[in-house]
Amino acid sequence: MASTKTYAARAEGYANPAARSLLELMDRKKTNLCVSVDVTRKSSLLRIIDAVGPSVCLVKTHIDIIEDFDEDLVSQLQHLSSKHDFLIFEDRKFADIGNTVALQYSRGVHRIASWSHITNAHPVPGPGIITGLASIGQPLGRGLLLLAEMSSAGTLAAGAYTSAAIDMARAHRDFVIGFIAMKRFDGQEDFLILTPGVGLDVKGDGMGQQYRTPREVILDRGCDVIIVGRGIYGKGEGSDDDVIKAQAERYREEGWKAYLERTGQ
Ligand code: S5P
Repeated sequence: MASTKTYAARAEGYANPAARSLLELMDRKKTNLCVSVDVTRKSSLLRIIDAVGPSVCLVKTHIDIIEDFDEDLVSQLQHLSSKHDFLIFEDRKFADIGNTVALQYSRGVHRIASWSHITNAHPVPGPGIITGLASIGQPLGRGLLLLAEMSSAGTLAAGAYTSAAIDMARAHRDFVIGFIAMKRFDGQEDFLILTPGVGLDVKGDGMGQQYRTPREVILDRGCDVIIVGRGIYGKGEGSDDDVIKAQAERYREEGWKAYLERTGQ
C-alpha cells in the first residue's frame, strides 16, 4: 500500500522527525535521489555535495574515509544542507553491542549524532543495538535504518535474517524509520526503503557490487530512495562539476519518473 501512496501523504504517518522531514522534502523538491559521496578529501567531498545539492533529498557520507576531517567540515556540511535543502545520512553501519554503539555514535572525533539526521546499523547484534543508538539519537530527533538486505553478491543478509531485521524494526518504530533493502516488504507498517546498488551504465564494479536501474528499484521493487555513488561522481576524487551536475539530474529524473508512474500521477 505504501508503494502507491505519495511521499507527502506518507509523511503524515511518521512521528519520527527525520522520516517526516525527508518525505516532505522529497515531495517539495521532487527528488528521491540520495547521492553517496565516497571520496577521501574534504575539498572533494564539499565540492561534489555543492554540485549535486539541487538534485538530491539526501547526501550519504562515509565520514571515516576523509583524511583531513575537521570541525569545519561539519559546519560546511550543515551549511550545504540548509543551502540546498537536503538531509545528511552518515552510512556508519554500526554493528556492536548497545553500550559501544552509543559511544561510537556520540563521541570520538566524528560525533556523528550531532550532525547526521539519519544513520544505519546492522541488526546482527540483536535489539540492544537499537536501544543503544536510540538513547543518543532519539532525543535529537534522528532516525535509524536497519540493513535488512545488501546489494553485494553473496550477502548473508537474506531469508530468516531479513525477516528478523523487520521484526526488530517493528518493535522500535519511533526510532527505526526503515531499511537498507533491495525491495519493499509486505506488511501493515510504512517503512522507508533506501536502496543502493543503482547504476544506469554498468552492471557491477568487479568487487561484488551489483547495479539495477532507478526504474527497476522504484517502480518494479517499490523502494523509496535510490542511493547512487560512482554513477554520479565518477572515479577517485570525482569528475568535473558540470559532469557531476548532469549525472545527478539524469538520475533524479529517472527516479522521479518511476515514482510518478508508480503512484499513478
Ligand atoms: O548493501 C549495501 C549497502 C550500502 S549502504 N550496498 C552498498 O553499496 N551500500 C553503500 O552504497 C556503499 O557503502 C557505498 O557507499 C554506496 C554505493 O556506492 P556506488 O558507488 O556503488 O553507487
